Amino acid sequence: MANYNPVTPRIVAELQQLVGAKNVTVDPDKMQPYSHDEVTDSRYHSLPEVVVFPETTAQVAQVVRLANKERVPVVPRGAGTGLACGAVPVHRGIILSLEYMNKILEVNVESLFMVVEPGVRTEDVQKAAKAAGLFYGGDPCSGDSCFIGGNVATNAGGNRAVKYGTTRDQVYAIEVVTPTGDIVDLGGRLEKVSTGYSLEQLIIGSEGTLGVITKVTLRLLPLPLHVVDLLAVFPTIESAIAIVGKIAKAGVTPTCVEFIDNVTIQSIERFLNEKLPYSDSCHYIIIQVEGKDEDDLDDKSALLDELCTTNGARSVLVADPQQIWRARKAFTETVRHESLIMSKEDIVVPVDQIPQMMRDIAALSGKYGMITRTASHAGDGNIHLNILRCDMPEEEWDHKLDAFQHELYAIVYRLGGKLSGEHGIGAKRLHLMQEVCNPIELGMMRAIKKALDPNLILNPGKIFDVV
Ligand code: 2HG
Ligand code: ZN
Repeated sequence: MANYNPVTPRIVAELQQLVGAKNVTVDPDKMQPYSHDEVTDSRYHSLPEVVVFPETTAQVAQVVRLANKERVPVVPRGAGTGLACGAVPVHRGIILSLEYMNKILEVNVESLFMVVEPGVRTEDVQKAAKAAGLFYGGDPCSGDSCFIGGNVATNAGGNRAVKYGTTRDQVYAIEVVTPTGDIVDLGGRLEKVSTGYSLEQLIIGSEGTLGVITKVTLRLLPLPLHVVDLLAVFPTIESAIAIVGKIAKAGVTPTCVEFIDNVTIQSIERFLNEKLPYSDSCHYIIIQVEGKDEDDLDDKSALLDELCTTNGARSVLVADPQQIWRARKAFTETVRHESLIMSKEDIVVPVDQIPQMMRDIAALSGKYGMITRTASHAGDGNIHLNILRCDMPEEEWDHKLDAFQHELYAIVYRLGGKLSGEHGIGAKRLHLMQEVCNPIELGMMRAIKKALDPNLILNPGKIFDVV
């Protein structure tokens, strides 16, 4: 672990010179929101020593260069909607907030791409694409609040990954400030490339530990005009989950296949104060599918209806898209409403292992007497298991959670899965990462980190410790 220097008044004055006095704050009240992300347990919060708000790539580079020279940690931050403490300044130092770099620089209709600064809200990327008659494939559930830069830094997944992949699949190129303060363009607007290491893909998903993303060129697609959301309701978790693999083989290439368990549905219903279909006892599978025209859409819907019905669905309905996605996207807030403290597991397993994983989760929850809620991007094997503390005493919670997680991840890895499907490791899962990740793989990651960030100033204390 590196030894870091404090942010002295002299360093603050230099930062003010670099980005302008109005774009620097050391006021504890103003810095408080930058001490945490969406993780509510205050044991994971940490106040920075200074927050800076650069407006240009050149300013970002100068701030990072200064931090590197002074051996001060610098933590890049988007909207702070993360769920793994990836943007929390665990070693204090400088928060580099990218919220003022929020311009859409180009929407190119002719060649289907968009160039954006990192602080553009993801929903605004989607809207700008749509306004131009095009489509942006990424769709994280926090799209109305998260930033595209954070999506790239964490390789955000979301609902449409089944068809469109995760954020890395939407990115042509990035402009990056390296941990030593150089500016580099990585990737390109190319459909194929075999020219050395794919460094843009290395930076994407590195959670701000290898570079600060200052510009992104995104791939756009033709706007799907014929889309339907189906809601298939099942009497048992087993039958609901079993359909996922069958849909994958049905030849309809769904955009989304989401699962929500019945207890969670009832809880969402209470939170939204809204009646949801078949909420008395059914588990939900939400399937979104696109068609080239209405006939194609009807054919696909009929096929999915038959598939679900013959495999135990109590009913298959054409869902009201507003209602069903409002319900799905209310998952995080609903759980927070039930229990301020919770552990968000972001398990990912091969799709064919989800039935087994769900059985194991049920068994473990019973064994430890834990209250759990699940929503899942089932179509890509990503299970959001929320374990709720409710009124359990802190010591008991820590103890039980630790034991639960150890058993859980032993199973996940045995099934060929990984620690996180889309939320990332951040500071929150670092200890688990060091336990479950293959030591040789971890060694390779550490070697890359040391090579690119020799003074370990960029977002330290994340993903793994560098020893
Ligand atoms: C979702 O898919 C988000 O709703 C958040 O990734 C999941 O709160 C969670 O665990
Ligand atoms: Zn998710």
